[in-house]
Amino acid sequence: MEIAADTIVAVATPPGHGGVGVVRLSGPEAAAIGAALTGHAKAWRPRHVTRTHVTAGASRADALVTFFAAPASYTGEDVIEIAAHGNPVLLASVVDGAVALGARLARPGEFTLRAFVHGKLDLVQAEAVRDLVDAVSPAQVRTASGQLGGGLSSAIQRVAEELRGLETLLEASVDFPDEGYRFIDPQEANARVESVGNRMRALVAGDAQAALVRDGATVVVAGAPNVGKSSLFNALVGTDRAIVTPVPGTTRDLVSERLLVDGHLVRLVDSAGRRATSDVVEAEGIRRAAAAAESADVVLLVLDGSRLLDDDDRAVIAAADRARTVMVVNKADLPQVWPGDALGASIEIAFVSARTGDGVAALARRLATRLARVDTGGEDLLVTNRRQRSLLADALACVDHATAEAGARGGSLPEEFLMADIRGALAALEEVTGRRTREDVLADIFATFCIGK
Ligand SMILES: Nc1nc2c(ncn2[C@@H]2O[C@H](COP(=O)(O)OP(=O)(O)OP(=O)(O)O)[C@@H](O)[C@H]2O)c(=O)[nH]1
Ligand SMILES: [Mg+2]
Repeated sequence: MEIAADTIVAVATPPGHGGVGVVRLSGPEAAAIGAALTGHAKAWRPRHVTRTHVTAGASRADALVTFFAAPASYTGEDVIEIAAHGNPVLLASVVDGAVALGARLARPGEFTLRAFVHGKLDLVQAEAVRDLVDAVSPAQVRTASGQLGGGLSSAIQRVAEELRGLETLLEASVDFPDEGYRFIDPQEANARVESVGNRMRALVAGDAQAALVRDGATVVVAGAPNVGKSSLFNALVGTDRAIVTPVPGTTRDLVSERLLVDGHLVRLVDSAGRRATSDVVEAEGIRRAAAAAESADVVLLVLDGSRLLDDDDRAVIAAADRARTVMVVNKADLPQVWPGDALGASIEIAFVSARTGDGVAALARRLATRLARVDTGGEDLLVTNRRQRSLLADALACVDHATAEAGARGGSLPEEFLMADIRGALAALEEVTGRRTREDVLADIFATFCIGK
């Protein structure tokens, strides 16, 4: 991909007021524009910080300038970073000054795009940069950092290299049929393709794990009407998000919010109270509640401790998958009539008052412990990105196709057929790493970055 040889500029720190703000320049004129903005006369020393002043409109401000000489910089070009007091007006004036001196405003992700074009990182790592910036949970930070480190990229590259090597040998066998021997025995070529397939299968495994890191765990608040599900939902979310009334059957739609529970990303879902009803609207709400509980990672099954279990409670309890359920006995502020051991010992029980907040923090901790059980480990080579997953699945499908065909023909495929599948797999793999990715696709990917990254 060609990129313009111009110099780009942007504020690299988040919008708003802060301790420090950074303006970043990249391109052939970065050093000269940096010098003109600061009046710094000497040549910049690479990877050194220079204490100076920067022109910001009509005034001058304190600045620390760091220079990175091409190619040893983030973008692979000359880069100047000007750190100043974190004021948006001041930083905007510095950017305006740079533009007046010939720089161009950077588009979203353009610094990272340049890093990609200059081979500083591949597309998997570039997407990891964006995911790291956007991460909201420790698991997302761990996964994105791992991907940025290049472990996943090299695992994909090793697979691609193996396929490329096979392709070369097969091509030679086809091109020189008169030599009287094959450069690789078709039987062996198929065996090697099959083993590459198994390594690729490991890469696309962990779909549930990937979804958990990317989207968070789904936790559904379920139970009979009026037990305080919406009140508990609000207490956990920390705002008055769901409607609470004394009328049983208040909640109809699923109401969901994303939040961090002790560092675990959670999509918390409030749902309709489950009971027999002739109201069609309520019945639809109850159908949705049941479906949500069915597919949840964890269900908080709420009971009302101030009254005896009724048939609605018993029906909800009977339908619960105990392994995924935490029982929550609510309304602990009222006199308790509920026999605490009525459910047997095989289920976790938490006592809370959604009204006073008693026990809610302890419930959150308990929930976090459960989620830790669901979502730890094996994040090193986890592919969380949907684009990458679907391309890896395409590559695997090609390789599996070859293996299945070979199996049907007694262990090997004619070279031409095998080569077609290998090439299909390679095309998909090279699109994952960006070695062979269409420019409009690249543009779409980098457009999802923030400006200044
Ligand atoms: N005393 C007391 N009342 C509570 C508590 N939690 C909820 N309530 C009350 O119980 C009633 C029902 O609360 P909701 O949160 O709407 O209950 P729900 O389970 O969402 O009800 P539906 O949406 O109708 O199924 C309201 O009057 C709440 O104020 C609690 O911990 N203590
Ligand atoms: Mg409700």
